[in-house]
Amino acid sequence: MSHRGAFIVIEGLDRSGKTTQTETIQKRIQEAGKEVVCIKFPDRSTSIGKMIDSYLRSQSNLDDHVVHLLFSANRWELASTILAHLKQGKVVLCDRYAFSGIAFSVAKNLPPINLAWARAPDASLPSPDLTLFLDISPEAAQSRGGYGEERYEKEGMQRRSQERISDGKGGGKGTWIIVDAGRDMSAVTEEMWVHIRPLLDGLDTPVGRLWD
Ligand code: NYM
Repeated sequence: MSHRGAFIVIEGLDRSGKTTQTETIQKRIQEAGKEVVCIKFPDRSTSIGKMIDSYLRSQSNLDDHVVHLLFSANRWELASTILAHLKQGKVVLCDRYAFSGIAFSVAKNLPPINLAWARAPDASLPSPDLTLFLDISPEAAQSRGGYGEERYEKEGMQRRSQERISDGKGGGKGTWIIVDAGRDMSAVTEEMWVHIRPLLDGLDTPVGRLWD
């Protein structure tokens, strides 16, 4: 039976080093002779992504429930693409996924969004085989040059989302690894690589579904 590729998600707060690590890991996977496709959520290039982008940049206002559903719909837009790449044996490396979706929505102050409600729209999406959560304190993240100008890039919101980001991890059969992202970049890369390398030859199990 031919092996499918592995679906690997990198999660973390803003400024946790996610995007830089995703780029470094992408190069390493290529150097190992494997095909890798990088995906980032939100994908701001689609029509739904453009609505999300405008909201995040405070150019439009949306009800918290609506924007939550848009983030999820943005993942659904790419679900079949992710499955197709995996079927072709490629590694799919994804910068943020449903765990960010839940964490940031549930972390909003008022009115509180119910966790079960927040998880529901992502149910049945492809489930990552491995999620690496880059763990960094909101203070350490902020000291890396401060947060940007977008919505949610405030210390309180980051702290509350940090507390909620593992709310989705109980779902799916994939592995959830917490990596201390407060260390220097290369130490973080090395630890991530230890978990990624065994997956590069592919898997012969079917792709799981959130939140089975
Ligand atoms: N975000 C991201 C959500 O609120 N829900 C989601 O489902 C996802 C994927 O978007 N502050 C938030 C987290 C970030 C913001 O992400 C923009 P990025 O990685 O900075 O483009």
